[in-house]
Amino acid sequence: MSTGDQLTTRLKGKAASLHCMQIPSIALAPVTIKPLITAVLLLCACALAVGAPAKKTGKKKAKPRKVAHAVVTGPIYAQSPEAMQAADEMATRLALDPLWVRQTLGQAMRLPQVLKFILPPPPGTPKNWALYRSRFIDDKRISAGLKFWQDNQATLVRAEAQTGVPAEIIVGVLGVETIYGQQMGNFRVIDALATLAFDFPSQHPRAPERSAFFKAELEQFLLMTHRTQTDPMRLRGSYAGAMGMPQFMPSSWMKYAVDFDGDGRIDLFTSTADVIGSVANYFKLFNWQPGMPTHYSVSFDPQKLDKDALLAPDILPTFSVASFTAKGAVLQGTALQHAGPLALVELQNGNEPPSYVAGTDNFYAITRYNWSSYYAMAVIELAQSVARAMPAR
Ligand SMILES: [Ca+2]
Repeated sequence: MSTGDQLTTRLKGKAASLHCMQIPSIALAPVTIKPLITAVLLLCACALAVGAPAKKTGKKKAKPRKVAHAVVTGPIYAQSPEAMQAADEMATRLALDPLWVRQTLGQAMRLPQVLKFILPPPPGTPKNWALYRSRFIDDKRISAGLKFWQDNQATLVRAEAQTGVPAEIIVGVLGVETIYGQQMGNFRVIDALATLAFDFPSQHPRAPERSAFFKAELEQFLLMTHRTQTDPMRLRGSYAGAMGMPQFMPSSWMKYAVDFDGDGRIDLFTSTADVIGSVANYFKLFNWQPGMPTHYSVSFDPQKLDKDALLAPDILPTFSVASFTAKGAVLQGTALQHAGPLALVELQNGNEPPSYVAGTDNFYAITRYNWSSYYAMAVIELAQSVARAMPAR
């Protein structure tokens, strides 16, 4: 999952704003916050006093989840003047109790490993579609996708009827993101977001912009948990703060998630219907065109080829079929009748020759979920693989 930085970074809905915001309700019971705050602060204080890293063992989660690895924690943000000032500013903007925001944000811990994961690969590291593909298109994921599709067929049909987003694309996204909920991340979301908001690695080429992005996500997270009376210390997700089966960032949850099973709450952790409806809604709002292919195969006419011009707009569909082919791209069959704009998508293969496809508006829509053509192609190929494995529909 790439934002152009790293193929595993999840950043969705960057442009999400507060307008047309829904008030989601997530399926975690309200808790009493104050005793928990006290317990965590005491735990941290003890750990800091002896100079040892605080371990996240002070409380039990409501729902046991497989722990992939121990998370070593750092100091809490109550000790950071910058974080406490940000807490006051957030409280003002969101009209929340400043004490609650301070106490909540103050419990967040700095996670050194998050800072490591967020860094882009070293300069010169070749991208490799074949390698990337092999991580996501395998028998395990295809089998899990088949089961998910069969278990949720009626909901997928309903989502497709309402949004025009095909079942197979939703199945592809959820397979690539979390293997249908098997790998939803084990970082406390508030720790991950606070770490990236206040300690974003300065050596990153776009550190100020990214830090601002994560501050905004942290703010949305606090608003979301406050409105739904959910314990912000309980929610877990990716190292970048993405949550649930579809790995929605907080702003995306607030803006695009829907209650698709009609129980009055939005639950992207356990309600497959809410997950399916929300992913479909996300694509619909990012201009998914019902019935349009995601891409076409493409070859080149060496006599006319102007590859620099074709690659200049990157993955943004820009060229009509006429201008695309005039620059030396060769299309065949139904691609020649395509009505909308196209992009030449280049997928590098390490030291081997790149792969190319002609991406449509729907290819671009998938990259709005995760800003990477490699991600989009993996979603599409997993979708196709699962669709081929499905019995006749
Ligand atoms: Ca629901």
